[in-house]
Amino acid sequence: MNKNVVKKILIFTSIFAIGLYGYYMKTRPSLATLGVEPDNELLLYFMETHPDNKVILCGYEDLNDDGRKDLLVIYEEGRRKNAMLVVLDNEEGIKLTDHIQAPVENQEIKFKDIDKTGPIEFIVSGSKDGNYGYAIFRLIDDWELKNLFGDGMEDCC
Ligand SMILES: [Ca+2]
Ligand SMILES: [Ca+2]
Repeated sequence: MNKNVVKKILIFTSIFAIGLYGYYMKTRPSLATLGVEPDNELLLYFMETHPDNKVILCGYEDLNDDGRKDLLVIYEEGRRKNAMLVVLDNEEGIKLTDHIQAPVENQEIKFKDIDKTGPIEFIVSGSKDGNYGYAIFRLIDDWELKNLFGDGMEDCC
């Protein structure tokens, strides 16, 4: 076979393989895209109780300071409308907190104990049509996601 043809076939196959791999990574939820292992018990509980809401991003951390890790979930609530809540891993079982609005695009979750007293706080940021916003939250009474401080949250949610 002509050397050039072999080269072309090789290049074509490589591009196809890379494309296929990219597609596979995109469709398959992973730790890198979700922020938590896809088989996490709290994530599975959320997906079971919210079968119509696509999960966008999670953060796995102890949010009520009881020594057990909980799951902050940002999910699709409707068309260009996202929400977030915490799936609590309590001794009596798994419990959901109240939900509030979450950024529409480029969501990011960070955990930081800003006042050096438990529980840990979490910072959620994101954007909508280029408007950036963020807020620092603390989970209160295992129910309320309290916005402590932030800027532009209403423009990105
Ligand atoms: Ca906890
Ligand atoms: Ca704190």
